[in-house]
Amino acid sequence: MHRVCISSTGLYNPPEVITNAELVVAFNQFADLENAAHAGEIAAGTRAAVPYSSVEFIQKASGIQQRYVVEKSGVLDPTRMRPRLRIRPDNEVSLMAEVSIAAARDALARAGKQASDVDAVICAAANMQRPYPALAVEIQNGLGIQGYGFDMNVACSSATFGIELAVNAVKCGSARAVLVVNPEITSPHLAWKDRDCHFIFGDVCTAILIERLDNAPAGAFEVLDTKLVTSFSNNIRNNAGYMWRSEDRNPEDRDMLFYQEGRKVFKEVCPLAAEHISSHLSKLGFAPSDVRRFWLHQANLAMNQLIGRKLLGHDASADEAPVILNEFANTASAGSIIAFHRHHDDFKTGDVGVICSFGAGYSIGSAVLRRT
Ligand code: CO8
Repeated sequence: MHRVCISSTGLYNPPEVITNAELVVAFNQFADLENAAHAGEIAAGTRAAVPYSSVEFIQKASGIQQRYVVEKSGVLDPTRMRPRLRIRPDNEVSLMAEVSIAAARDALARAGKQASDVDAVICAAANMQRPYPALAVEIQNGLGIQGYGFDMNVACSSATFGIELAVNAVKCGSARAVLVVNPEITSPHLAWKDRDCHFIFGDVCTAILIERLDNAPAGAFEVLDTKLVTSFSNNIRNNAGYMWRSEDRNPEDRDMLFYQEGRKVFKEVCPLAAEHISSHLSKLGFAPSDVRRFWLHQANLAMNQLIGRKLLGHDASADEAPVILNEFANTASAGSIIAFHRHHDDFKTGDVGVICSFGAGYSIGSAVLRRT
């Protein structure tokens, strides 16, 4: 068995930003258009008016201030309310592969590694833009990596579940190094017309280079252990899938996009995540107070504050549990990886940190790391 580490991470940021103010202007224009189009039914009481969204609500309920997206004009067009994505021909690199290759190159460069040092690619994300060929194989080809690639989806826990698979492959010697990429292009599957969730998600891509510790650059983060758990819940769901055509579905059906019971998710997932982290640490002989930093999933600021309090007995500082969702919004499985990417340089040899994701499924994944 080999000792395994995270050698580096990489980040691809889409070029366009939507602020809460821009988002709310577009949403409220959409509400006006809808309400004018259905004025008769609304007056007759047979249809509810679309209520306005507000910057104050979004900021207070979530902590989100802006989000990056791959295309903003379509999202902000009140007659459209979804990004405008070009159909790419089969001989052109696909969007998810393009952003993954950029993030992966960033990770490789930071570790001083080449494609020839890597034996596998895992594309782990909450959505895949097509069923096959696997995105991972296209990414592998784009990077010039020998070996194999496959796709996997565990919603917001895709990255941590991917880390566990990569760690096991390297630990047992079937790969020297594995790239886990998380192309979270969330904007096409967000219901931008639903004020309860229109502010939640942003687009991004992260990459994680996992390799044998004896091949890694100085200062790599040894993966001491990983722990995964799932528990079925319908509280975060999306029913879009390849059967839609045979079900004679309308692609505009509300359940063909992300929907959730946000309050229930909040109440149920926080205790699960806190218990998951503390039992994982205890298995390794650590207490939460031994941990230098928690790189938590980035869905909601209050959620992370509550988990921090449950673990530490006090409000976690930005140093103990860094926040990136104000800038990126919820980027599904990439959130905890961005937090790690942005906030690990100050770790000293021997410092311990925990990456933890939680989300749809429910699914929770943690990785306990120690700086070498
Ligand atoms: N503007 C103004 N008012 C609003 C708005 C708005 N935009 N939205 C709702 N309101 C109103 C509501 O109608 C409600 O009014 P009333 O009290 O009159 O009924 C009031 O404000 C309060 O609404 P909520 O109870 O919904 O507000 P909350 O305080 O609960 O905040 C949140 C809503 C922010 C959604 C919160 O519940 C939350 O963050 N929950 C956790 C959700 C979460 O983390 N989910 C994880 C999902 S991500 C995941 O797992 C991956 C999924 C797959 C990836 C997807 C990629 C796209």
